[in-house]
Amino acid sequence: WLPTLHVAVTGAAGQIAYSLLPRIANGEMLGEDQPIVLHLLEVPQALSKLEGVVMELQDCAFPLVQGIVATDDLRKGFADVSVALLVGAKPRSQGMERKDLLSSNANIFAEQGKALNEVAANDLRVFVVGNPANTNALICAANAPRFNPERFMSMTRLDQNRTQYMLAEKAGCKIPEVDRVIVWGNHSSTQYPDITHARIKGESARKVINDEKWIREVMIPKVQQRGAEVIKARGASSAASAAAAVVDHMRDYWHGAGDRWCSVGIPSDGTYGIDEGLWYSVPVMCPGGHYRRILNLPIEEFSASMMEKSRKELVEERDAVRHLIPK
Ligand code: NAX
Repeated sequence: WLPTLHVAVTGAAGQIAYSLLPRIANGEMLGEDQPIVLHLLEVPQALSKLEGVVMELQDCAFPLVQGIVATDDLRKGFADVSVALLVGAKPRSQGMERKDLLSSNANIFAEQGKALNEVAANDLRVFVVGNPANTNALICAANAPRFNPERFMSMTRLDQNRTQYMLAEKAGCKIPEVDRVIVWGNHSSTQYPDITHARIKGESARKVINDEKWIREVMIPKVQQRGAEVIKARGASSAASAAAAVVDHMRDYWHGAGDRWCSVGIPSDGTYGIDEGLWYSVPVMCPGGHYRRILNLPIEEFSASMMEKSRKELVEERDAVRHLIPK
């Protein structure tokens, strides 16, 4: 067996974590030969609920789990962690302005960044799920200067998976026969699910689908609004699918994804006209333990206008929380 890794999950008593934790614990994410210590973080009000989650994890008798730390103390929770999955966030309450939501979450992620900076392991990787995920990742990285910002990622894999499913359904093919789907921008309704470069059984997906109207008027808005559609139907936001997307992304990132493209929010390097340092979702390749941006893709006018909308939104988000970005 490999040396034990410490893995932190925040929001550990929440609904995504409830689907996610057993999958991490049984080795689906980091490998079936990777022993782990789980570090579960929650707010004080949720600690008793978290106790129940811990009991259930114990009762699963997962062979890989070497220990469980359950706490509301960031420095204890993040001590020695190599992987931090930041799932917990403050939800929008009634009457709350978007700006207030941004700033209360930015405070949380600034504090988490500082704590990670002090106590996490040198090989730390951070994956932010809690919304607004892209800007939370930016704030967290800015407050953790010990680590290369490239180690902080935000999740758009769920949006990629949603797009991939819709394409496979439309084309009547198997999910793995669809590849090179891209999600650009923010994990919000301004995201741009782009199938310009996608392939179905190795052929241009656009040619196979041969229905631009469906792509622009059905597929794109449906992916953008899928989260809201799930809430309407289920009375709660996506949880099992979000957990599946975390496992998919981290497994690909950790072990490598071969020649498959993955979309993930990462600090922009200024390419594709995106301001440097904005956490913007782009396509990457994962060779194992890091990622490589896919550069020089031709961008059509329609795509450029969609990407620009999301860029503008992310600039606004960043400007709203600028006070929490250390100089
Ligand atoms: P829940 O409300 O079920 O759980 C969130 C948990 O986080 C709660 O138990 C809460 O006590 C805890 N929490 C809040 N602040 C915390 C803090 N400072 N430290 C530790 N724990 C804290 O929400 P859930 O459905 O699990 O969703 C979690 C987050 O994921 C939300 O922000 C949600 O918007 C976001 N999502 C992001 C997605 C993405 O693709 N990036 C998709 C799914 C999901 O909507």
